Amino acid sequence: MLRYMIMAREFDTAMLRLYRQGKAFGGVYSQLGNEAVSVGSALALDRTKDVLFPMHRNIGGHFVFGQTLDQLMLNHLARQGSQMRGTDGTGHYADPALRIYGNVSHLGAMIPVAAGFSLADKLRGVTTVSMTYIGDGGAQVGEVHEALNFASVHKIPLILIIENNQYAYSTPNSMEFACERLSDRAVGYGMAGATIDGTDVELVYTTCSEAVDHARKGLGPTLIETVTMRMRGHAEHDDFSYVPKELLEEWSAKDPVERYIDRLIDDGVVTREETDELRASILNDMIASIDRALEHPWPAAEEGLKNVFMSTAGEGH
Ligand SMILES: Cc1ncc(C[n+]2csc(CCOP(=O)(O)OP(=O)(O)O)c2C)c(N)n1
Ligand SMILES: [Mg+2]
Repeated sequence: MLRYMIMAREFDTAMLRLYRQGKAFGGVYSQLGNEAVSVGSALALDRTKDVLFPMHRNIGGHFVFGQTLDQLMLNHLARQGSQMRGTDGTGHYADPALRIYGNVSHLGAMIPVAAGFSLADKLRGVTTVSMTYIGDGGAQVGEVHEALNFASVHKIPLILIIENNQYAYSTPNSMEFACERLSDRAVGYGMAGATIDGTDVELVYTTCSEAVDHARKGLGPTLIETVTMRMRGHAEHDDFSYVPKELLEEWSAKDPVERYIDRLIDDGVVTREETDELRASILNDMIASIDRALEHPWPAAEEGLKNVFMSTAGEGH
């Protein structure tokens, strides 16, 4: 659990540096503060049976589901040899062999897709739990409500994590919804729901494990709201000056990675030297992977015209 969290953290901070060095382009969406959610939730699944539909702040889940560091680096640096052939700089890829179906950018649209995946398998007599994510802003899109209602009526094994990181771009929670907790909506859909501290990885893991058990028993979907703070701007081009400094200070004291390291040391599970060593070895892997990725050339311009539409013969145009 700790290894994946540190991998997520170091990958993220590497991307922030690469963006400032002009080596990463487009949107660099930091997931600082969301590591416990992405790692704890994905670890609750069985990656040989279930499916993961990650969103833009879930790098930890890609690692948990077995995606290689080199592939993720190539994808994020948009180089030739990446799964998106260098045409994308984030996580818009699917890797069916690893059971990862990377994000649909149109917020809300991925929830019916994830529900549909599990429904198709259910019709074949197979129980496949699908786990997907949406932000506090995205959760207000109509398709989210339709998908949850449909999933509950048909007892589809779907788990939706609403990552409430307080903001959707510059819009705060107070301008997004009027209910107290986003999981209160679960009652209206007739499904299980919970709101939890999204900085506590073990709590995320146990809550999601219960949701997985519930889904496997045929009892239907679960809605889980994880409460965190977006510690950076929407993406790195955004200086997030609209976020009160006190809010960031308050949440930095609850940093999920540091907090978990301290807990494991207090419990006598690891020593500070061991966690420092683990971090140093992960950082070395990261640097080596960046060096390898930067040797790959940019994609040819015509790649941008391919795979936009699919002909009925299956050829991309
Ligand atoms: C339907 C739709 N509207 C707008 C956008 C542009 N957009 C992408 S991310 C984002 C903010 C999302 O905020 P939230 O759902 O809270 O997730 P967060 O980025 O905070 O994790 C917006 C407006 C989009 N991708 N899809
Ligand atoms: Mg948000």
